[in-house]
Amino acid sequence: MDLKTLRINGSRLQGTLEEMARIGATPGGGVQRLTLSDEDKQARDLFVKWLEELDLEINIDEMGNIFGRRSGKNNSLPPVMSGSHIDSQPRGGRFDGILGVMGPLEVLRTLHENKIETERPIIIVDWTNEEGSRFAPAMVASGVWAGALERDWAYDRTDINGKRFEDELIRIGYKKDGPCQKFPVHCYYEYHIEQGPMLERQGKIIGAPKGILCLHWYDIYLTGEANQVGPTPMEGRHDALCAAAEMILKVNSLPDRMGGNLVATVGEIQNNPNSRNIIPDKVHFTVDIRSWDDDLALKAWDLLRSDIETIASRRGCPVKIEETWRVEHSPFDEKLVQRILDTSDALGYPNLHMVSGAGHDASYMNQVCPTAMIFVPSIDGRSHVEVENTTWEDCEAGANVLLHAILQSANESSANID
Ligand code: HGY
Ligand code: MN
Ligand code: MN
Repeated sequence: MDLKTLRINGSRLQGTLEEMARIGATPGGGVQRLTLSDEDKQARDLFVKWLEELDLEINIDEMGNIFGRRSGKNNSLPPVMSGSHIDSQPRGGRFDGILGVMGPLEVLRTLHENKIETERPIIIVDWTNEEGSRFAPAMVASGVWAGALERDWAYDRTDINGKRFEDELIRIGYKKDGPCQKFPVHCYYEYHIEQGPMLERQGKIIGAPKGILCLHWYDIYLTGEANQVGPTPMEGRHDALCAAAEMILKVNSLPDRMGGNLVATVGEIQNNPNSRNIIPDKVHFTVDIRSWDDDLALKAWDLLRSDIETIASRRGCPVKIEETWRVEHSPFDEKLVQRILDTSDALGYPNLHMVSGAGHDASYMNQVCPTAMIFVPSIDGRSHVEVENTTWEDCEAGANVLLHAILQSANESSANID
C-alpha cells in the first residue's frame, strides 16, 4: 500500500477520547483524574486493556509509567517513542495529556489493522504524574526515568492530606518492578493540545514548538501570630495572610520588573486557621516562574526572594522558602521539528513554528533523545479548565501528522534523523 495515503480513523480516536472523558467527568464538562487517584487507576486499567488488544508487550515500571511496545522488523534498533499523560488537573480538561496518549494509540491501531511493519519498534507511554497538581513537582515520573530526579525523593512527596506518592502508587496497584531507568530511544514525539491562543488566533491547525520554557517552582511558608480579630489592635499584628498578599503582588509584577519574556504566577494558597475572626498565622503559597531564558528566570527569583525576605521581616512573619523544582528550557531537535512542519505541509495542514509555555514530559525526553511535539488548537486558548476544547477535525489532523512522523522515524535505519 502507498503509505502516503494512510490516515488514522478519526471517529475511533474521538470514541477513545469520549470514553476516557467519562472517567472522572465533572459536572462542568471537564475531568478530574488526579494523579494516583481512583479515577487515574480506572483510566490506566482501560488504557492497559486497549494495549493488550493490540498484542503489545506491556511494561509498567516502579514509578507506574506504562509502556506498550510494538515489534519492528529489526528489534535491535532503538524504538520510536510517543506518549504523554492520563492524569489531569483538578476540574481540568478532556484533552490535555490524554490526547497525547490516545493519539499514538490510534496510530498503533491504524498500523495494526493495516498490518504495516516498521523497521524499528514503536513504544507508546503513559507517564505518571505529569501535572504535579496533587504531588508536586510536575513531570516527576518522566524526570525519574530520564535520570533527572531521584526515585525515592519522588516516592516521599506528599499531597495536601499528607498521603505519600509511593503509598498511593501501591494502593492503585501500579507500583511494579520494572526499573524506572532510561533506555536508548531513537526519537520521541508528544502530541498535545496547544494550551494557548496562538494557533487559533493565526488560523493554523498544527503547531510545532521549537521547545518548552523553563519551569521553576517554589513553595513559601509564612508564620504569623493568630489572635482574636476584635480586640487585637492593627498596630503590631503579625498577619501571615497580609504578608502573603504583599508577596503575591511582587510575583505578579516580576515580569514587568524583569523586562523580559517571563511569566510568574501564584496558583495555590492555603491559609490557616482560615476563620473569619482569627488573624491568620500559617500561610503556604506556590510560585511558578517560566521563561525561554533560564538565567532571566533565575535572576527573577533572586529579586523575588529578597522581596519576600524583606516583607517577612518587616511584618514579623518568619518565612521558610523551598526551591522545589527546576527544569531548564528545552530546545527540541531542529530536524525533528522540521519533520513535523514538512509532514503538516504534505498533509495540507496550515502550521506554525512556536514555543510551548506549558510544561510537558517532552522536557525530560529532550534530555535523552531527539524530541519534538505536535500541537492542535485549544478553542479560545483555554486549557486546565473544564471548558477546554479542541475540534474533532483538529484532533484527527494532529494524529495524522503523528502517524506520518512516526512512520518516517520508525523506517529510518540510520541512528541520525534523516
Ligand atoms: O505546568 C504545566 O505546564 C503542565 O501542565 N504540567
Ligand atoms: Mn499536559
Ligand atoms: Mn497540563
